[in-house]
Amino acid sequence: MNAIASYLMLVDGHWTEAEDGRRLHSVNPATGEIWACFPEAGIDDVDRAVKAAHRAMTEGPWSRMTATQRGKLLHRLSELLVENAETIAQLETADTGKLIRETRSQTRYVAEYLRYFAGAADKLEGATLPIDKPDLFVMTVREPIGVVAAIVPWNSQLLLAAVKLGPALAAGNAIVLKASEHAPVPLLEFGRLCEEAGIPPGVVNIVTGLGNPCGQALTTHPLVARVAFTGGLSAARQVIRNSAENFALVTLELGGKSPIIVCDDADLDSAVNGILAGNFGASGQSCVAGSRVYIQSNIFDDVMERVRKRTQSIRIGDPANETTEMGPLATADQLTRIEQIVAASVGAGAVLVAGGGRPAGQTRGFYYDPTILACSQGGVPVARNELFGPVLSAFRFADDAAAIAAANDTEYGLAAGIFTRDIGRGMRIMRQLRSGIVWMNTYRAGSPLAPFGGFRSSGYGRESGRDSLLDYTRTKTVWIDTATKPMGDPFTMR
Ligand code: TXE
Repeated sequence: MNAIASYLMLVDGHWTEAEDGRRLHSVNPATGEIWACFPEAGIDDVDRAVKAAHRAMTEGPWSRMTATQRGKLLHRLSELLVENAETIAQLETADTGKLIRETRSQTRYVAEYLRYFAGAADKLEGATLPIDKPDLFVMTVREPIGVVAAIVPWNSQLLLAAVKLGPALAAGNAIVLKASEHAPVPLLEFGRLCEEAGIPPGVVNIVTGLGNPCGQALTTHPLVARVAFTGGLSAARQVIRNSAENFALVTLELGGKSPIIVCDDADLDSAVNGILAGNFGASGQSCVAGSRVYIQSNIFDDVMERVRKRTQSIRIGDPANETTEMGPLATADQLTRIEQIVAASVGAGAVLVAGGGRPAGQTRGFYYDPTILACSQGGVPVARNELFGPVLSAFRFADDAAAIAAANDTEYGLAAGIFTRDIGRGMRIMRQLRSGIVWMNTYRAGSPLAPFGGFRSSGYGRESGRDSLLDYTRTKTVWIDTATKPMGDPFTMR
């Protein structure tokens, strides 16, 4: 067995252990073996990190920097990320089981998010208002909000951290990032790059620990003014409750049970690739997984056969291997949970078309076969619960109205896919789908320029895009009396 790699967390510019010395470990999902260990932050550690961020914002050099200088630091961070992409990608693959081909390309692309926000730093402008009162000059100033608590899960953690850290720092805030207890290593490595980029100590803190007490202490801390959370429903509910303590502004990026609608005029090669990308990309461990697939009845058998064939040819195995197409699930618990939901769904009448178990001959690691279930009704467990795994549930539909009704029959509202060659038809369907993102004739595309987020149980707020920057600022309205005579009657409002 290889030696276990040991990591520290970043608090106030120092790489530290938890105050009480407690540690957690990370398991490599491809082997099932512990490969790294790191501090388990407690309440006192979180307090130190938040206070350090607050000091950095109010007293440190960060508080005196111009927006252009902040932008330059973010720019340097983006360059460093590209230079170190290979190292980070390998760590992320070991930590999460994600494919090296995806961690490599995603890490490089995360740099584009940082570059986008770097460029936006000095474009955050206030306004002068043509106020409706004589002699008064009124303007708005955009200010940083305060200490940002950013909480991320293990899947796409760098990307999910960058869409929080980028706008937070561009706007002049300081941040405490809480990494996932399952796989924090790439974020810790990212912390080194923040230091190397010259971001002053205390501006970026990275704590590692459990949801409770670490995440709990962070989101209730009185000095935290803004919480950006990505994760599951039950932690999100807790985070909302916690904001009642400190009145922090909250944005939530949660899961989904996203529909993909395949119309009978679709380009079937595109549709099949879209279905595969939506269900088996990242082993289905994606918040935008398109795990409910609606196929028009007259092409159902044809599409299912094509999807089945391609699914059964997916190369499953070591995620560190360049040619692997699907790696393991991130945790042993996830594997067990998916097995249970698939079994319950088959018990409820879903028909197993492919997969449905662990790959033959795979003796270690958390692997699960890409699985297809044909379902005749939307009530089966696999169609209602976010599985976060490679499980596709397929349904027939007769006409567009039926497809839209079925697609909207979910508590979530994150993403949706439509495959059709008829753009008018696609647009009519798009208008009626209840989701924050719609992909037409493609799936699982993202960009720093494009707002990302959902509603209902998929959360609220948007990440990426110009407006997301404003979510990390506060408006101050400034009134100046320019009259030559003194201010008038103090007992009537002006
Ligand atoms: O998420 P958790 P997990 C969904 C997906 C997955 C399920 C659980 O269905 O199977 O959630 O995944 C921190 N206060 N998604 O366990 O528990 C926690 O420590 C503050 C969808 O990874 O929500 C971690 O850092 N923080 C999703 C982060 O929240 C708390 C991505 C996420 O953990 C906390 C991930 C608390 N009380 C999971 N409790 C997506 N949108 O992609 C936990 N945390």
